[in-house]
Amino acid sequence: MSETLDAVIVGAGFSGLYQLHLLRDRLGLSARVLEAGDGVGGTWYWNRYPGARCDSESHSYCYMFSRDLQQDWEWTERYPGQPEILRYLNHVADRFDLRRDIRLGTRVAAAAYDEAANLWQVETAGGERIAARFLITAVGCLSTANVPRIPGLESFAGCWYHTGEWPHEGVDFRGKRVGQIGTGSTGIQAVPVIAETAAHLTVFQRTANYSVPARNAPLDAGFKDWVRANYDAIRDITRATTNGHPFTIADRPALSVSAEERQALYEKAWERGGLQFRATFGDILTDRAANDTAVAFLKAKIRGIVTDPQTAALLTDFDHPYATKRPPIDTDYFEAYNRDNVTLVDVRAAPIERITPAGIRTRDAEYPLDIIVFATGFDAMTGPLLRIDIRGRGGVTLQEAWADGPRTYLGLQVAGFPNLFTMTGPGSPSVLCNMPVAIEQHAEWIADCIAHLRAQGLARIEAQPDAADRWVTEVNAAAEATLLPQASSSWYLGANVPGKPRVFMPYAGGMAQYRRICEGVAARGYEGFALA
Ligand code: N01
Repeated sequence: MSETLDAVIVGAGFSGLYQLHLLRDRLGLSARVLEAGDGVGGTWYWNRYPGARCDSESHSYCYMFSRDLQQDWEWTERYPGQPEILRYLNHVADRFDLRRDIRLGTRVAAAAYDEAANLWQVETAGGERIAARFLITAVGCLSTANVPRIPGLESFAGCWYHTGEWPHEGVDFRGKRVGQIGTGSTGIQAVPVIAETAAHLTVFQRTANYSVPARNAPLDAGFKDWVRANYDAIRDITRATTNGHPFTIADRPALSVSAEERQALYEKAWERGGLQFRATFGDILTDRAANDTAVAFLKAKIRGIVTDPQTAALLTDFDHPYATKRPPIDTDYFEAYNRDNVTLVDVRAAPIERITPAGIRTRDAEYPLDIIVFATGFDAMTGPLLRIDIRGRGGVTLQEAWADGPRTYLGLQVAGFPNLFTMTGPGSPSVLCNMPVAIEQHAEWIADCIAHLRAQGLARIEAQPDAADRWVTEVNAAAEATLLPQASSSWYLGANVPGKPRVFMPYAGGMAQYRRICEGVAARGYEGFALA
């Protein structure tokens, strides 16, 4: 006989840990987290690549639900590095006594909705079965590694690694010829660090990427005191802003000021560093002419850093407006190309044809390598869900329901899959937001929803197909109101995975707006959902 719980939560990252705390400690439910990794931390358990660091500032890249937690924990740097975030999440697991309800090393392979019993039958890769009333996926948006199918990979005589599945013991690059494919947020973080020890680093770039200096630095005592004293204000601003960051986006349009003033404002933002650069003007993401001013500024900056004009030209050969792909921030990324041991290869002009035993062969040349680093990103948002065999009413699989792309109501539920909640699912702001802010909002909404059901003596909630249809339309409209869909190679659109439906997945209407919508839905008795 399988065990029956109130809730199974899949994943022990930021989402799963907080969801467990809410369901178990606030609602008194029987809940268990099943986690594939051998430790808690989710993204931060797996992503241990060189230079791995969060691009959100540490005082906002954390939980805000507990004042005591915030007062006690002290971040050491402006942007938290992977080891520090992992320590933080382990601290949270201990502090809230979560481990006793987390089963590590347990991958969920399948989950089927049993209509007669109104239960989810969850099956692990090890064959264990657990039944639960609610199934909550806390699997992260960027947790399914995308290793491109390049012919010959299996023949490579050296070692290769994907950044999202990095060996815990690290990789020694000393004396090695390293090839890195990918120049997204991850690749941009990794390049300068790998270059420090590798004999030679060859970076294979398909799409030139913008980046702004992070200006990471240790936090001084004054700032730490300020953070402790301003807990409420920091929490409130992250909840009120479009992207969940602790800064507001300026209202002024880019072309409303003189060229000199615009330059001065961009200079100031460049010197301050970080994701706030894109908040310099209110219309950078909505008006092409405004965006062009940011592009011109960034091009000039990069050309001023990179000494070889040909390399600088390749690095600034942008094919999309600024910030329409997730804008990276960096520590000495462009500077790294001034080193003798770093070479940039344009694989848009001369694509990679195959991997040979000796290295990477492009249309034009062969590059001998000892190590290949795939900084090639993820099968984002839908990948982590679709690799679980999830079956709803009538045995319909999530794969079938999403054959033409993800369809959700609020990014929280899928019609035909009762009592399944998809934390930070497609159709929610998720990756367009500072993630812990999006995660807390979802965890709290789900906990409140389950509390409501229990208070009403109800046992089931299910998104209505027409509500989901309307929400899909709304998600598309929110994206179309911005320049975001103009980046044709963006993983927001699923464009990085061959064969994946081209659908703009996250909700681009802003976190604050989304929060209001979710609150309104709940206040109107869970409008758009059927409750029974
Ligand atoms: O992945 P990406 P990432 N041949 O998909 C290239 C988050 N993150 O891991 O642009 C050659 O952005 C691909 O080229 P192209 C953040 O949300 C957060 O860097 O598709 N190249 C691109 O250059 C981020 O957006 C933090 O043409 C190939 C790169 O690989 C998300 O994770 C830190 C290729 C992939 O870039 C993903 O970032 C780091 C091929 N076959 C990351 N296939 C934080 O701060 C792919 N590429 C929290």
